[in-house]
Amino acid sequence: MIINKEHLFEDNKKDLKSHKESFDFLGLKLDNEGHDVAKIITKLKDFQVAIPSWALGAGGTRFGRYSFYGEPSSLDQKIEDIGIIHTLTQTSGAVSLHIPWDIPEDFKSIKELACSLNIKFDAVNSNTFQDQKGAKESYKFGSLSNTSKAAREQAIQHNLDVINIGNKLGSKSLTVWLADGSNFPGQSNFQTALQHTESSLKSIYKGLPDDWSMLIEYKPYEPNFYSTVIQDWGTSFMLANACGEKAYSLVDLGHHLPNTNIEQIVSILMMKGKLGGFHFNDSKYGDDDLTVGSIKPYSLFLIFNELVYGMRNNPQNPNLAWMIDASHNIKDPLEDLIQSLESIQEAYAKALLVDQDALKDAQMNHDVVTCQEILQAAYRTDVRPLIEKARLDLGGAIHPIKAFRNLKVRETLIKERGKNTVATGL
Ligand code: LRH
Ligand code: MN
Ligand code: MN
Repeated sequence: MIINKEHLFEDNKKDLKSHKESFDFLGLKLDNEGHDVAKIITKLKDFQVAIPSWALGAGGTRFGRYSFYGEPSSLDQKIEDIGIIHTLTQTSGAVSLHIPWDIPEDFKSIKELACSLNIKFDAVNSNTFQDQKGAKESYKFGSLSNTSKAAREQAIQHNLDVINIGNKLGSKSLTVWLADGSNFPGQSNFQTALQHTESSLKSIYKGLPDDWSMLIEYKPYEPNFYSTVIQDWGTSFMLANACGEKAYSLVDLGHHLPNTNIEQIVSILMMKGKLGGFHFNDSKYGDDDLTVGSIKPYSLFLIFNELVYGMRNNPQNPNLAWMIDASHNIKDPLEDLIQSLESIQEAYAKALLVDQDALKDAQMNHDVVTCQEILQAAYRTDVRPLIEKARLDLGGAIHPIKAFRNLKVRETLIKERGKNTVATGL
């Protein structure tokens, strides 16, 4: 273990006084306003977000990758990296595997490793958007929607195999994201493509264990640029309903056209009990997969406001599978994930401060100004001392990025793993 709680205990010492002062100040203020600070902190401690196995190396665009040395080169090392983030933040107690990118070689030892780091196996992701080595059928013209029965069957079987792998690890959900669509008008029949997709998903659903859920992710475009079969939440919702009660929609923040009201989508899906999973990232233009909260933090807060409302008022909706789906080119991936986790916690904490009863009253009185004041009062609160406290109580770092640097984590990884890199240019 590169870092442990003892290291953090030492490193936290110099920030303890100023943390305590700001926490006491904020705690008193929130207390006076009638908030249950202890309850908020418990909620923050319980909020765990999965890290995808593909986000630990330097990501990038199709134009180039710029490596950080000391990147993980095996699934074991990826899980160890998640362990580092989790030790620092106490917020990333889960990993989400992409199959076949990260098939465990030895299930027993990978489970033991994850368990020793307090990491659970969250949703497993299937991959029918690339042709796999030695595969008989190509996905060039689609997978679950392909007009070729053999290609559809291969894609169905892959999803069943992924369920099987997840089952051995203790996962409880399968995420399906399809690249299926068309690049040019006339290339594909919309109705046939959707019908094939629905019946393929139903075949996968039949193989889903009773205590599992199937999460259907949508995305409007890319890699196809004319049409995408599961293009939006409506299509995903329709398919989830067609499959059955264990099937849900999955919202990825980057998978919307610019200016889409994502918080409204979240709200309606939860009302219908059909929001099963969530991928965090941020974007300026498209599916940019930027650090969470780096571009539109107020939108993230408004989304969390609906999530909190739904978690309180919609018992018909299941617990969500949370995951970060961000990666890019120029930051240390571990620091980037830490920043994302902090933004998520910040938005969540702020949403927990929204006075829902007062908001309801103001809505009933059509007092639009007060409605806005209530939301913005919560948003403008600097909640970082609450997050620090949650982390500190669990043995994490007061300032995870600072600790990561003070404790020379990247330097140690480079020493241990050498200048090995998974990023290989174009
Ligand atoms: C699609 C997507 C999906 C994952 C990941 C690799 O854009 O966000 O959630 O499969 O990329
Ligand atoms: Mn995603
Ligand atoms: Mn995406």
